[in-house]
Amino acid sequence: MQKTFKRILVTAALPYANGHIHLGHLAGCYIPADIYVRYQRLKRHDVLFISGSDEHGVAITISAEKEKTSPQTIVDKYHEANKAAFARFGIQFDNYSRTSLPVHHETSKEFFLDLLNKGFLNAKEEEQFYDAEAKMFLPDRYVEGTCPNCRYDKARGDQCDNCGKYYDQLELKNPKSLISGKTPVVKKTKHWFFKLGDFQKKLEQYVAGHSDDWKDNVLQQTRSWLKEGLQERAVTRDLSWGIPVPVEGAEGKVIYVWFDAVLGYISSTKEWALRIGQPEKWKEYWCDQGTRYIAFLGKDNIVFHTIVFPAELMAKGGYILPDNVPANEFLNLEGGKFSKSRNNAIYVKDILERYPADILRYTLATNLPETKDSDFYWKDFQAKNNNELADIYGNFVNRTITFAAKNFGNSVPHRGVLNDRDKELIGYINSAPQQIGNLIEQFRFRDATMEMMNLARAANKYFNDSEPWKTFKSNPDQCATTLNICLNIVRSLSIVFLPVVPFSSEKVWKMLNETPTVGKELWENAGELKLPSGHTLGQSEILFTKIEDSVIEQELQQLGHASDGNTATGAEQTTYTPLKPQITYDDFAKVDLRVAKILVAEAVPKSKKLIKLQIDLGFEKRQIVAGIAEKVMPDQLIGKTIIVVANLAPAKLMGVESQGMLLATAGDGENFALLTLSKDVQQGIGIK
Ligand code: B3M
Ligand code: ZN
Repeated sequence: MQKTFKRILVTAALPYANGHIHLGHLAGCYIPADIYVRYQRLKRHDVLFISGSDEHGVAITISAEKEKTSPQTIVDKYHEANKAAFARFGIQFDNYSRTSLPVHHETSKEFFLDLLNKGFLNAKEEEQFYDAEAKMFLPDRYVEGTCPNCRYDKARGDQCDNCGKYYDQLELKNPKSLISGKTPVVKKTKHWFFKLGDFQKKLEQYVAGHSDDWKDNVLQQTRSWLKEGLQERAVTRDLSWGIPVPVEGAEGKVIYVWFDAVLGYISSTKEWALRIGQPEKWKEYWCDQGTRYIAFLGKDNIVFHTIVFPAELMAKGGYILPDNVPANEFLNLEGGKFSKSRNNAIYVKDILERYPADILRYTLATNLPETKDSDFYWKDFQAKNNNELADIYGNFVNRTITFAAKNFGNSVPHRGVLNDRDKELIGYINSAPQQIGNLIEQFRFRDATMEMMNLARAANKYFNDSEPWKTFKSNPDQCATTLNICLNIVRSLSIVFLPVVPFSSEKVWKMLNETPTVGKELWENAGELKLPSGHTLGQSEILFTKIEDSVIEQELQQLGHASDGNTATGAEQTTYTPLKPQITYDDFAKVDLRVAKILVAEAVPKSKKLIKLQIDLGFEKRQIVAGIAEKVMPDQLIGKTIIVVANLAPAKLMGVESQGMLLATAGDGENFALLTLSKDVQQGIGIK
């Protein structure tokens, strides 16, 4: 059911600010959303792209407990880190907000109170798991047990990660408290329940209206909830972190994270409107029927966006509902699940240190889990880069521009009489933007990306078949025509490829000496030969460099997936330094080793090797200098707990005083590591 619209609102799920975003997040939601938005911008549609950090809920408080810090510290750290990672990856949000902001608290309280006043929230006492030892209720992930549905034994209190089922926590078998490890008791507590059942009919109609345009996975999950019959659900929790329930007598209770998180899209839009100086403008996007609203998210969030959020919006009234919810399945890694604990995750911040964003954007786009789970394989990553980006797209751009530079004075030659081959390719180019655009409109980003590469493939073949290096002598007019067409296709490619590999498109645009930026072009113009003859070109540069096998081997080894026949090489190649002469216990006991924390780390000017550290020993602060600048960046050291030799005589290194020595392995690269502790302890504690 496609309606005409004046503007498009695009939201991407708000990731919990309790960990770094990884490739699974990108493939699940952010790459498709960004491709879609960039395409709509090229179509000159009014499109607003909204996201932010989800900073409430038990996911955050449990992380804080694990990292032995406050929830605030956790969300501050990960919000900034994730915001920066998205930006470096080229995800162009119009606003990336945080649910801890006052504008969000106000919005959520307004919804809560409005629903309460209208009778959609029902307060009642309910039995809940309670940890008698820790003296607290155990909401959501604070209890683990066996799933009542599939028997998975690490199911959470609110949802099973294995089968996806949501249930009442009292249904959990063999419950265990995550705080004390004990079996919880059952105790009564008061909560507010959202009467979802009141919206059963309206939601059924809403979903039926989208039976043609929503994806199967989305329809299936949503229909199965509707079929079971919607029950009332608690929208408050006994917790101190979150939005306090704005009702008298609700001390110590907060609004359930899922009730407020989805409203985060609205408050993020409000924040954006304030920032651009038009505080009321958010209403155009949320309250006007002329808005088409697309919500991108991963499969574990579907029903919150197709049932809970729409019900909240219906209850409040005056809001539009999502038009589409193109949820993706999961991305796995080398055949296994992404998992922090098993070193089986690739974080965006890390991988961008090693590869340009565009290679990842392309690799992931061709392999999105659109209809079923898909896998990220390092070898596939290499192959897509080397055989497609470098050999097809990069090669075509490069050979075309280099040829023009060498043979046509670095400008666009004249286009003469067209032969059949020319006409065929021009016909292809004329229709490609529409064809690729249709796929994007249908949320078929994998196919769209493959079509982009097919266009480059056809162009490369055209270059080969036209043999301009021969016609340059034998038929100069035809050679000029070939190059004119090729240069125009380079231009077209930079436009159609922009949603997927935006950084490369800008580079190509520059090589063509086009201004101001390809982002300001019109999508449809990709179908036309817009470069006039005589136009002067810019400088050619390599678009994509090939990735060597050894680099991929290293990546695989880091994941603990050494490739065939090469399993033990790491250990075999290491040469060990001979042991030093024996010492007595008394010799060793003279060394005073202490736990310290790094407060500040900076490179020593003019030195390649030295980093200057300010450390906290608990009883005093000191400066030490370490020769590790070639192995680690100063930024990566700040906040680390380390071990230092605290009674080493002070020394000056390049004129900088060092009052102690930091301990680290003597190896390089993979074999370099700081000595740290298995858990944080008080600074200044000795080591024996
Ligand atoms: N934070 C769940 C997640 O990060 C949740 C999404 C909220 S979308 C409003 O997977
Ligand atoms: Zn289960």
